[in-house]
Amino acid sequence: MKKEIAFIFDLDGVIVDTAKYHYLAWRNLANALGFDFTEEQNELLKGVSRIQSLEILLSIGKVNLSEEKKQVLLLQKNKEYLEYVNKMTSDEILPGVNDLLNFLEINDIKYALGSASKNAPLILDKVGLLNRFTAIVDGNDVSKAKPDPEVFLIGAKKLGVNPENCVVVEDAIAGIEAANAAKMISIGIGDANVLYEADYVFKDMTAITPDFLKNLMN
Ligand code: B16
Ligand code: MG
Repeated sequence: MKKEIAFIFDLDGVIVDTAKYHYLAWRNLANALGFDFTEEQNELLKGVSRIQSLEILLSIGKVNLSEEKKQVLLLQKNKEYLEYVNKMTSDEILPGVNDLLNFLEINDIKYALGSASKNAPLILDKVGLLNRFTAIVDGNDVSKAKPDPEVFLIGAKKLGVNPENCVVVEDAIAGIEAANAAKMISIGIGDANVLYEADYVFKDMTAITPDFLKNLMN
């Protein structure tokens, strides 16, 4: 018999690669503050909220700032980031995403977005996916960032599906921990050595096969 399952997708690193735009904007900010910020260091910001990202960046540069100044810099960074986002098109949807969403729709499996980004609805709109998601939970809806399970628990509630029947697709360690804390099935996208806490790991979205999905449903 078919189980009622639902999917909750992370955005950055799963549906699109916005990390490269976050990186350019954070690097500019670091340079303006007088220090360098490498792509390797940018890995630390993946899946992390905007304010936490700034705190990590400032600790890398050993810079101390007032709360007022931090707010100014957050606005400045987001303004620059949105210049990249506004140029995004459906060409930036990561390989395998459309096939997976089509499979879910054909099989009447609902899916939601569970992202730390406050810009998530705009990004989905830019790439033409906004209307395909049954529910969207983003950085504006949560008070506790991943690895807290809040974002995914709200997603399950909006979908009307029990957490244990939800499958989370995530690229960040904190996101996998959040899914596990919510008692959901976790799928990591990326390196199995990094995402070893996930129930399943695939190198990218094209590696999730229909056979694997059918097994999850049975
Ligand atoms: P924003 P996700 C996260 O998206 C990004 O991975 C992370 O790098 C970013 O700081 C965070 O969104 C907040 O984004 O500045 O747009 O609110 O992976 O949770 O979809
Ligand atoms: Mg992510």
